[in-house]
Amino acid sequence: MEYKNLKVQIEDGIAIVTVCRPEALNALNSNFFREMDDLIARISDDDSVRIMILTGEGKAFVAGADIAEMADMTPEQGKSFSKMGQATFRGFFTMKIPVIAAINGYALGGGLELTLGCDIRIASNKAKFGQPEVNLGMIPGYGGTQRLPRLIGLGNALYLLMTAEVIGAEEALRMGLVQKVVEHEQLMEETLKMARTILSKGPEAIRKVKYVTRNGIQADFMEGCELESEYFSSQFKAEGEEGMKAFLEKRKANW
Ligand code: DAK
Repeated sequence: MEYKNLKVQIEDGIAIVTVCRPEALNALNSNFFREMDDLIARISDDDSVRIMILTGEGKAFVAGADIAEMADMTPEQGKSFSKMGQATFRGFFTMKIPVIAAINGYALGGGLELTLGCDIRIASNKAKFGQPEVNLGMIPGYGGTQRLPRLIGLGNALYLLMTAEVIGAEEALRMGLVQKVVEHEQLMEETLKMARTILSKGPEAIRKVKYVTRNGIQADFMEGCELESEYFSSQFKAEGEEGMKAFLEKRKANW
């Protein structure tokens, strides 16, 4: 499939995916979701890709769902548009590899929801964040009402969802919405540095951390602990054996 809304560059195990529709500030339309579903399937089948970075072209990361496409929808069409987006963003969760959002500018509405589907968020100091759906008489439709309170707590989430306030990167960092803020010009370099740090760890351990943490937070606490024990124990006489031996022998692990 040829992509119109995405640019993909794969190098040294890292896929950099750029949302590319700058004339509409990278607003998400149905075409984007079709392309992203295709890309997630492709990358999931390609063992050479070990981490994915998502970013936006131009001054926006993603300024939201495409308002022009949504404006005339019926409730039924709205529901399938919402389900389509939710399914795509769940795709980042089911991917075994880490997904990092490198937020270069506006991450509003569906754009913020896109970052919430990712595993880690790193932001340019020029990035701006908000859930402005209520300005349009709408509410988020791509998981925002569910993921935002799980990430930043109920009070912060309801504050952003109800006031539609657009906040800067430092405020987003304070709320825990992003994990790191860097100089705008350094965004990709710093994101690649983070990606390479993750790539230097036990590959199976990274996959299991993602699986156990992400599934555990959705489960009952004791079920989550059970899952943790199961995956923890599976690292013995496996990758963990080499990692622990390497530590004791004061050498680098040979994964
Ligand atoms: N959709 C479509 N086009 C957009 C857009 C968007 N979200 N955001 C910007 N654009 C377009 C503008 O219309 C403009 O197009 P032209 O007029 O040049 O043709 C172009 O991008 C440049 O934008 P501006 O001229 O406005 O640029 P500025 O720098 O002056 O302002 C801005 C940047 C980000 C502050 C402003 O563009 C803005 O406020 N944009 C809208 C932001 C917004 O409200 N985003 C949230 C969208 S609502 C659901 C599923 C999902 C959702 C809801 C329900 N269901 C299916 C139930 C999610 C909803 C949203 O994401």
